[in-house]
Amino acid sequence: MSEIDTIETEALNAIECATDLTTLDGVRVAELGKKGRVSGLMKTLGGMDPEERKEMGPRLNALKNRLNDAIEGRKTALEDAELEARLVSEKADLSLPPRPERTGALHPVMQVFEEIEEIFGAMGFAVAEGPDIEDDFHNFTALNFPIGHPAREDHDTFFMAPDKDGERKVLRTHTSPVQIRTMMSQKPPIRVIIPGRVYRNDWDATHTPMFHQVEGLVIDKVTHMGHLKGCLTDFARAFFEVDNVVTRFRPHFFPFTEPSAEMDVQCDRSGGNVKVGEGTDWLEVLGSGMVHPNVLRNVGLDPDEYQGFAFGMGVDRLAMLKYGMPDLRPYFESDVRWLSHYGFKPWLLPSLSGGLS
Ligand code: 2U9
Repeated sequence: MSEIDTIETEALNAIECATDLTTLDGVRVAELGKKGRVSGLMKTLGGMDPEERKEMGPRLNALKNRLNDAIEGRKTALEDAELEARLVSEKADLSLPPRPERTGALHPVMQVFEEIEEIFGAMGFAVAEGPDIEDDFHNFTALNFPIGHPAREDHDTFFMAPDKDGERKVLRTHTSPVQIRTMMSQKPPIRVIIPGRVYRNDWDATHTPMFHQVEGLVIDKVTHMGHLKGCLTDFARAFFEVDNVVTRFRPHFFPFTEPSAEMDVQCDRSGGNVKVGEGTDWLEVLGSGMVHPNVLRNVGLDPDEYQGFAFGMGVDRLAMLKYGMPDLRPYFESDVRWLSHYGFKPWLLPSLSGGLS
């Protein structure tokens, strides 16, 4: 048996016996690498006489090609086997009936919705809902965004194709149109919160084109900023489950409220994560304000008789803050491993007396 035949038999055997990619690469280096056996034989070609080189050159090249092919074939087989093993071990059969030891989990966004509903429910607020596809009047005009006003551009609106009358509906950019619908269909006093999905054409590390809000509205006779501050400070205390929460209200602008303010809670960021109720830093929690007189007039209420306050909060961000989730993207990936880590037991409804979270 020639040396070429011996190398081929041994190398093919080693390739076939390699059970993982690292071992296989070792075989490649030992045979075809710079200091490998086949490369060693290649180097001897230079010292051969022309007749011998003419015979050995093609034989060595053919050997090199056969070994390369065998290595590639084995590599594909090992990669396929590795993928198959992962698919078997990471399989989730969504058609299986529920089993007590394998329950699904409540998404953190749904948990935070339920917590917020529990807190405001205990203060006498009802939950209202409305359509995701809205008309321009309910999403903008009634809320004191005049036609052509630059504040409309801030909302990065998704427009639907025009209907037969040329009207372009929108995917609601906030849940505020539901407050308009509530005020137009109910008489004050009104206390509602509106949890729901909203849509804006924005997509980066901290923004997704669909996100979740809870907004609230109180309309009554003689309603003022003191009511707003007391209500929202009580909310912060209950939501963060800390008795000594300190809040501050910073002036802001929204077209639909006047005056407007953002509410921060005092917190400590020194340990890498945010601790509410201690420290000297501030954490923005929500936006709020007294309902603009124009908005009241737009729904047929007399601002001299009725006033109100409103607020809005981004639920995805609040869930990140409260439950220490560093990244927004996994929220929408439906990865059961993430859900079983961050998810909540679905039957444990948040309650103020029994514990919110
Ligand atoms: C009516 C009148 C007033 C709702 C409000 C905010 C302030 C606010 C943002 C918080 C984070 C939206 O999710 S977010 O980006 N919202 O700051 N929302 S006052 O005011 C209203 C709503 C309806 C009729």
